[in-house]
Amino acid sequence: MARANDEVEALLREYADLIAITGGDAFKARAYEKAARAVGGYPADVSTLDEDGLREIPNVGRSIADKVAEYLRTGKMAVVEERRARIPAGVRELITIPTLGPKKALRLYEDLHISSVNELAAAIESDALADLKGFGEKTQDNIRHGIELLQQAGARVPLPLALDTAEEIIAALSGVAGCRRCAYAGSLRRMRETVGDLDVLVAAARSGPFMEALCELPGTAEVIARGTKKTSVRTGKGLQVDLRVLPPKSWGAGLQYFTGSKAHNIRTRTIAVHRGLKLSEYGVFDSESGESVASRTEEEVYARLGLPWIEPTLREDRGEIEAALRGELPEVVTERDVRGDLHTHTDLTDGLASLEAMVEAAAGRGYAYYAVTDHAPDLYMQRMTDEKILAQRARLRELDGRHRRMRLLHGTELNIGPEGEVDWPDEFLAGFDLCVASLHSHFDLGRAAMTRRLVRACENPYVSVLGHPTTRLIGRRPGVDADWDEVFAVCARTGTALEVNAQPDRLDLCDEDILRARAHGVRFAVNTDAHSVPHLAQLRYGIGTAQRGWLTPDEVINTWPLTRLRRFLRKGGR
Ligand code: DGT
Ligand code: CA
Ligand code: CA
Ligand code: ZN
Repeated sequence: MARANDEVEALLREYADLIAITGGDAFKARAYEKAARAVGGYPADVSTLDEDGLREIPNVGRSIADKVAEYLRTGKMAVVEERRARIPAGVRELITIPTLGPKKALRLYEDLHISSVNELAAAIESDALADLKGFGEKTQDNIRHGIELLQQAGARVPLPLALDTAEEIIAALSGVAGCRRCAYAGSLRRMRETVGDLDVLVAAARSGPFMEALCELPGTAEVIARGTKKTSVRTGKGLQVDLRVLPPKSWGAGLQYFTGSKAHNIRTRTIAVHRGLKLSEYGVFDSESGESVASRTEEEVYARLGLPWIEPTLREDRGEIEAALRGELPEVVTERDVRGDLHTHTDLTDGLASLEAMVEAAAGRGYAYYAVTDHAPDLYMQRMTDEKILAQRARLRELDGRHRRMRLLHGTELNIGPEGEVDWPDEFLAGFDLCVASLHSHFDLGRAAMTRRLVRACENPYVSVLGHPTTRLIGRRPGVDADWDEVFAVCARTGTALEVNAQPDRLDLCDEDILRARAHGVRFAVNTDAHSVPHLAQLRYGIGTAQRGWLTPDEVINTWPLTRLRRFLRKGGR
């Protein structure tokens, strides 16, 4: 969809919120809300429409069309600017609490000057609402519950948005005079599947210029708090960024502390205490003399605690401390270990790029092999036929000869039917180098039937990889219900690899499922499921997830040399 539509949608939505929160006409607010949705979903790019064209959009009348035209002409909507000026941005946050309506939000602002969710939470905590009419115990409980919901659900952002924002901020801050080090820490460095807020660290003698630079960045929409040690802002996309400036000699300790996780830090701090030391974001200190004994690098900090350096993706207190103490930390798989992608699409089905373009891009990534796995016929809307896939195979074999270093594998992504059956008969499947099989329908069969279905698919001698095994979509759809221990055991027995699908809204299997599966001795394939050239680079999210699941290269089939991979794909027979 065109960007202008998104911008106009956001602006109209904001205007609706502003009307509501300033106690304006509820009917008018709803009209703008509806118009916002209509513009967002309108197929034509609004920036190409004149006023008449704009008025053809459903729910857009003359007055709204005028305002949209004004925005497209000047980059502003005067009415929105006016209302914005009347209220601090933080107030709009209040009405995002699911249990708090605009009327009550307005009261909180006018009577108690509360202008953010955090301030409201603090006010409830300190019983500051007690005297406010209409905010009795029950209402307060409701609001508290609403804040919890908001914090659990809405507030976390997907990895790519967090990573892109972090990279932009780091590029900007690295250019500020006096910057000795700059990096992101927190859940993003640990590659959690979603990120609550960004934690950016700078090492420099003076903090002022960095705090100022962050506040002035074009992406910064609101300054939440500005100080000398820490400054917090919110970006236009709603992501909070915490910037901390550390003295250069504290870099390692600060990075260790703010990378977390909190649970991991609690363990490292306890270890420090047992050794007569104190661990903080400034360093490791002798408890008695107070003297600093390590702080410059993370390695140094861990070493002082008697530990090797631990990969950030492992720092969740899921056994990494014990493993480190025993000298048994896994050497987790990295992007460099990956020799090829085993699940990708082209425009023969729902991909955006041609076979040639995908293969070219894969070669550019330095892969030793690359599998093309377009959808099979049972996914009807993809209109796959025997002829089409065979023609693709012929073309792929031709292309294969052109790449000296990279071998092409011809595969398909089969659909696992409700009984565990797949699209083509064995004779036809035998012609593929590799078959991925995935669930694309019938997600609610119940546990027993779903388990049988998955087990049968894994027992198929031509199915080498189970694609996005649970089919969950982060924040949108839970994974299917099955007896996963049974499925994992069958995967191990039959030599069927479990996919770690790298699409950032899937990350399927997730870290915890990987940990559970690997206990059964299963093999894995970290694949992008790319539907376009840029998707090939999403491998990093899959690798982050694989690391969080403690996977080593030996457990990941697409790090293996091609001969070993081919042996695995034959499932010990065939
Ligand atoms: P998030 O932002 O919810 O995705 O998760 P994190 O892990 O980035 O958490 P955040 O931003 O609250 O804090 C960043 C790191 O700072 C966290 O991973 C560990 C450290 N940290 C924060 N608060 C505490 C604390 O109360 N105790 C300890 N030991 N560490 C903390
Ligand atoms: Ca964070
Ligand atoms: Ca934070
Ligand atoms: Zn796919």
